[in-house]
Amino acid sequence: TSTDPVALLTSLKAVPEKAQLSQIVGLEQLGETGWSVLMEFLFEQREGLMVGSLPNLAAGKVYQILYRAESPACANFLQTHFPHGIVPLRSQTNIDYSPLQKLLAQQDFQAADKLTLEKMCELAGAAAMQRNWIYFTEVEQFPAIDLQTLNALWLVHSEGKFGFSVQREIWLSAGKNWIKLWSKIGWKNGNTWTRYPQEFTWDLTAPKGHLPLSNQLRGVRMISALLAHPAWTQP
Ligand code: UYC
Repeated sequence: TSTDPVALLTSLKAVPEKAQLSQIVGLEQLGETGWSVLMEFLFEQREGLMVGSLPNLAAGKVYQILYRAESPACANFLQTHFPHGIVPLRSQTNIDYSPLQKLLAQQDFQAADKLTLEKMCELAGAAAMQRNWIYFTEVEQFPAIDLQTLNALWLVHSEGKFGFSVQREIWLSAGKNWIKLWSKIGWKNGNTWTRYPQEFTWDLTAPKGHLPLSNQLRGVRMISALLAHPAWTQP
């Protein structure tokens, strides 16, 4: 195989997403040469990082590799061109999602999960922030843009494994059966609820859709409103 950076970049750009993901892994293993190809790849996609409301997962994987590469050139590149990551942090309510972006870039999924719940309380307003949990009626009023931003952040930093839209797909494929959903996403094992926080899996070895969590202590109406939100069927 070639180690010419130009040929490597050309090849990476020519193949479909699945093959891209495996070429990206190979490039990471090349070190400096690979990183320079990955930086060029990401740079050229500045404008096309989102496909509708969904992020480009190959670009997300590249971002994560450059983020964890112990290289001043990579750090400098990200700081210069993607200081807040690759997902536009759009909010209809002026909520700052950059602390969440940072935790997800660090792959600190437990802290990110906690912050996601806090951000949703912020989205619901002062009363929800006070009580520290959200009513399903508040979820129904959430702006689609903010939910799409939260979801895109989870997706892009998990190679498409985590996020509300992933949970929604599994829920739909389970015929909207909650019990089936819980077992598929690892929230329940037989009759036993997974215990918060120590029994949840806080890394990418988790089942698809495992995160972010929605506490079921007060029933399914909150997650039901979340997965039925128009955000997931709007462009
Ligand atoms: N917890 O068991 N959960 C908490 C989950 C349940 C409970 C937080 C998820 C079942 C209590 C999060 C599951 C249950 C607290 C989650 C789960 C239960 C708590 C922190 C699998 C007992 C203390 C955020 C469905 C049988 C707080 C928050 C309290 C917290 C998530 C108990 C994210 C996905 C039915 C006692 N659990 N939760 O909301 O409210 O507090 O007393 O779902």
